[in-house]
Amino acid sequence: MGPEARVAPGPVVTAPFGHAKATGASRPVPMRRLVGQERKAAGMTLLETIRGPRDLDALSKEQLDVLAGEVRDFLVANVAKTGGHLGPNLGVVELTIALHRVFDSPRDAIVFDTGHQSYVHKLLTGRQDFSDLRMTDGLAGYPQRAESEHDIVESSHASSSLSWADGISRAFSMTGQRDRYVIAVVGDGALTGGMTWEALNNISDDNDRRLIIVVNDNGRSYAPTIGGMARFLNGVRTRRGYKHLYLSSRAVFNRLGAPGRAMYRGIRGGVHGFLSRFSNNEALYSNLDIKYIGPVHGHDIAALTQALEQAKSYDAPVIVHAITEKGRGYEPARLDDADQFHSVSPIDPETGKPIHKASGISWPAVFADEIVALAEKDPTIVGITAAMLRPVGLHLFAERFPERVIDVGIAEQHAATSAAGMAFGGMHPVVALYATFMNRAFDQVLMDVGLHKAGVTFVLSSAGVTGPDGPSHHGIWDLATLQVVPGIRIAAPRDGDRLREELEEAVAVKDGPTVVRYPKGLVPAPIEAVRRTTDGVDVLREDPSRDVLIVSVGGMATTALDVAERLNAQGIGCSVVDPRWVVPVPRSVVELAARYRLLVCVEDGVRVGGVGTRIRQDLRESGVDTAVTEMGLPDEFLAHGARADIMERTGMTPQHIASDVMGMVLGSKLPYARGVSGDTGAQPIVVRAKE
Ligand SMILES: Cc1ncc(C[n+]2csc(CCOP(=O)(O)OP(=O)(O)O)c2C)c(N)n1
Repeated sequence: MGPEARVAPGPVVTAPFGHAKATGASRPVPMRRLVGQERKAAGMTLLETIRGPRDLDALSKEQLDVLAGEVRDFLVANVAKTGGHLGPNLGVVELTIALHRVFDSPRDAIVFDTGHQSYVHKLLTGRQDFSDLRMTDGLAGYPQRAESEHDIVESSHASSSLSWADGISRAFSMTGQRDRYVIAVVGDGALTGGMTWEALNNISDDNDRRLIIVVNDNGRSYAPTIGGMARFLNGVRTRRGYKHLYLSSRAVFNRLGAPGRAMYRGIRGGVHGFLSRFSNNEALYSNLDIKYIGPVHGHDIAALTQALEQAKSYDAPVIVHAITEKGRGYEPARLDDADQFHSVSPIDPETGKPIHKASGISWPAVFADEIVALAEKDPTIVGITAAMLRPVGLHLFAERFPERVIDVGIAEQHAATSAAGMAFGGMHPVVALYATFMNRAFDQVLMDVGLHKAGVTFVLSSAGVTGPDGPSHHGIWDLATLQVVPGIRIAAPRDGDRLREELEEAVAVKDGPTVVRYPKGLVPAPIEAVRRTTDGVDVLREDPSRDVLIVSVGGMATTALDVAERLNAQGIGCSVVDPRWVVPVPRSVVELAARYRLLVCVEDGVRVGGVGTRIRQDLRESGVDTAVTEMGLPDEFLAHGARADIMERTGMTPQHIASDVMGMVLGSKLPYARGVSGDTGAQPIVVRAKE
């Protein structure tokens, strides 16, 4: 159902559909905004004349509608080339125009929740070159402070905007800047995250500030948003049901517990205001904790402007509930059932079809297949997703056993603790998340799953460097953070076959948390082992000269083997092992290490506290004095860009690693390979001449 069917009739603005004409993103934007005839004579679109938000002020209603159409054309033409978050941005064109008309950014702070829907904001704040969107040194796909003073929050982990807005507005009050507004733009999906509930509870406690929460309600996260909160919003959307909703909402939120009641207090104003509007009640919004305006047609700039102006006129927190449509104005997106083009790779703009066909099988596809096979055998296995059913590969499981896959919303913390509860009740939950979002649930994994020795398996996809989504989307912290959970076991498969195997081993563990983590992209061809030790470590390459032992973590196996070849070509004997289960460190890794002069751990996580560090500690504890070096990612926030560029920049290519290791072996670089002691079996390093 489109927004027209769901909100009160009003001037409906249907953006002109079209996407053939690129708007010349790379053309220099003129210094002064050209108007009327001048612009037409210069052959420029309206959009090209917008250098900053204040250029919107002079535009008429008709011109704003034309601008909205141009923005859509621009988005489709440009994002089709680079890939990116097309659907969400098509859905906020009018909303963003209205926001920048009514508020005075950057004086007023506009915080985009998650930030994937900030492309229109970028276009209106002087950034109209999208040719290198999400590429190395190009325009970021999320707000970025270094790019613009209009960008405030970069984190891109959902549901934080209300807390940011709460903090900023408090600070504005405390520093005598009470005339500045703070606006949080939050999706209905992000509203399922616990942080928003905590923030609402807190915001409603102090009503003396200029804080506006704009709910961008398109009814979807990737897939339709789930849960009581979503049903609640849906009820507000369907006007005819609002009276019943008003009466039942208290009960609904009471059922949701204390945060639900807090939320109810917040939303109650909304429903009350909504009712009042219909009953022409003069005592609008009296006795409310948080005021509410809506629902507003999210593609009607005039209606949105009116609602935002009204919100602005209160000196207190207000919710503006805008009904929008994801993928608005672009049929291939609108009609895409899976996620309405939430995020696309480069597409043909005419058809919406991907330009590049995948030339292999992705990691989540292997998982998707294997988890169904395991679930067929073991009826206790249940899948849990935090609003990312398809991206994490639980969709086939959900199709096969709909009642055994649970979408908890964007609620990783809840997912982990709920899983602990399910394990207590006799199930074996498999919680599938992107590695970066696991960060959210650390305490729950530690205290609820770990402490209670709950048999829960976390399957982390997009581990390691991911690339275009930037700093907050790299999955590089899981190995360092999760390994401190007592009793946890972490597997890192190197290929599809190992993913199947390690997943099966993981769900067989019933007395504590297990983690299976793998990278983004396609699985490599199977990498067979020369042999497997009795404790399950795969030896991938065994050199008779025991100079260097590479411990390869998961998807880094191809790199590790390449490094070994390079070292070998330089006359350095190098063996490679894949522990498969990297935490705890298998005993045979320690035993093998004792026979080598230098151990190199190659991992796609931060090297601070990573697997290499863990191995180093275990070697020390066992009295093994083999020199160790950790080849992992630096403890930095890595900028967006192509994965290959990031690996190059961080020295994680075979060439860089091999040359570093050479330096260590030759003693020119720390750590030096240790000397040979009599009883270790290690051989003196003799750098042999290349044959
Ligand atoms: C903590 C966290 N978990 C998961 C995600 C992945 N994610 C990105 S956008 C999104 C859906 C957001 O839905 P909504 O807020 O309604 O915005 P829309 O895309 O519909 O405009 C999800 C699940 C995330 N960014 N952060």
